[in-house]
Amino acid sequence: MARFVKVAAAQMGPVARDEDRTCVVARLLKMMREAKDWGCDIVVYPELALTTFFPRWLIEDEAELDSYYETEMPSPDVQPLFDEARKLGIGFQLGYCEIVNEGGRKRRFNTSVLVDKNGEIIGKYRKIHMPGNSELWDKPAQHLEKRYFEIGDLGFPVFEGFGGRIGMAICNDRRWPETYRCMGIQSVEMIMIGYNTPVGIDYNFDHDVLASFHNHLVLQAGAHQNATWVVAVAKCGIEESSKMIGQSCIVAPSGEIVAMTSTLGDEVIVHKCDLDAGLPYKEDLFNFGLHRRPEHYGLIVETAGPITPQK
Ligand code: CDV
Repeated sequence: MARFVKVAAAQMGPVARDEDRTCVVARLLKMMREAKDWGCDIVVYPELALTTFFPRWLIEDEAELDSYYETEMPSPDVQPLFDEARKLGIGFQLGYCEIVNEGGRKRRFNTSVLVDKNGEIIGKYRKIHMPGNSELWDKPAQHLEKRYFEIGDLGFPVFEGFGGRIGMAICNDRRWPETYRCMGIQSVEMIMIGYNTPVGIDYNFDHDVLASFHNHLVLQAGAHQNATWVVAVAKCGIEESSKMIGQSCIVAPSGEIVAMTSTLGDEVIVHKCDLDAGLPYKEDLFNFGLHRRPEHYGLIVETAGPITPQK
């Protein structure tokens, strides 16, 4: 019998620097109710959904920087989302910034949580592939994620929930085949990915032109090569002068996009996903046990150093 999960991708338009959590959570609640009206089991929100994408600025005042992070989840501002999820009987996946005090040290992560229909957190992931720089760079715009976040320390776990095996990744993770494969070898059936992808942060206009293509290229390849659904959700539009791509989408294990947003604002798209749709691939073309041969790959684990341009 088919196992269906009706999923909503809740794309967000820009969040202004002075937009407070109450206002943002009201937007998230509106989309959660819309998803419920569509009969959805779960709604997926973007990376760093609660605030503007602050790594575009150098923030030296620690109190100001801390104001972008949650010290607990749910925090009082986000509690209404958990309450509404429980009331409506709908799950959600939320990206946010996390501060934890461990070993007398403040640790900062770019995090997402998976919440079930009872409003209980059943999974947590911390972003591993951190793009950008830790210091200011000589480019048209800054991207200081390496300054503001540690590399995630939870691996790529897969969680039992919504009748299947669910994994999470965050933004830049989606460009790395290892992300999907780490979950693929755990027989993941649906991967949820939030993103904030600005263009114009370096001098490569040719890369900007291809940004939306590259977004779908990696999502579709990751989904198909690991026989999993992928739900990819943007925060997009022009946020504090930064242009960010949209085209949030739901990708089937065949690699086909089955739903995609058509605006750069708050928009909900829905698809009824058959979690068994990956099975024919898992049993045949991508039967890892039968065909995958990692012991023959001569695996190089060291990362090569920077490439020196040829004279
Ligand atoms: N938030 C991100 O991780 N953004 C990166 C950009 C900076 C390239 C991305 O991979 O979309």
